[in-house]
Amino acid sequence: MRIDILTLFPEMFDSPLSASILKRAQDDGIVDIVLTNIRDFAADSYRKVDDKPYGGGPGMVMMPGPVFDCVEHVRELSLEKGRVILLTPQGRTFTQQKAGRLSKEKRLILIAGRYEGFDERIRIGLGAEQISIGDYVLNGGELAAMVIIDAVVRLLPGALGDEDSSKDDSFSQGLLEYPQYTRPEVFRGMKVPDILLSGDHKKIAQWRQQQALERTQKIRPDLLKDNKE
Ligand code: 6GU
Repeated sequence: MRIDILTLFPEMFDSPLSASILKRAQDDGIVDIVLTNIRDFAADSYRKVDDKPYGGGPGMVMMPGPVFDCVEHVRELSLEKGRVILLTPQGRTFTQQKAGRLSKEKRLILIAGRYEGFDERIRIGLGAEQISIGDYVLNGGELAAMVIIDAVVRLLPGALGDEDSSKDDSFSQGLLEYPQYTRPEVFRGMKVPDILLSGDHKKIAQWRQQQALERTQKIRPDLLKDNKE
């Protein structure tokens, strides 16, 4: 997979992309992540990429010109056209299901907005989908882009080592994950449940399924309702 990130702050991505699974996935050629600075496509010598909203109101809006030019530039870097995604609180909320779908794409072009948002013609003209990562406001789409990249890349074949697995992750079966324990057997008076030491794999699987269900009922009952996309 190739992921292009279009942003005014490429330096924000340096450390998340250079550690752990995201680093290894790039080193192993599982994903190619390319950063491009939208400001490099500003038309004037002040490198202006935002302007006041027509109709008045606070803040600044991302201008269409630099974003279009930036997308057209990155499109020329690879034959795969790619799916354009705008990161904005106006988008549909990102979910594990969405991560799974995006992980099947050959190329993603993620555009992180700053200021009050994007000129609407960016969404219309690029046929872009809008994604939000939750009901709160961030200073820009950069952290949201990182969240999406992290969630998508770990689903790519080979991204997780043999000992890791994404199939038991919370949400992947529509439930929160069951409780996990490791050594020591007793910690500050708290004991590991006997069942996990029993060696009875069938009973352990049943216990985990039951725990996952109880947890989900208690903490995230919304996940059990039939309200998925
Ligand atoms: Cl994608 N962008 C911004 N600025 N805030 C957000 C978001 C995105 N998702 C949730 N909050």
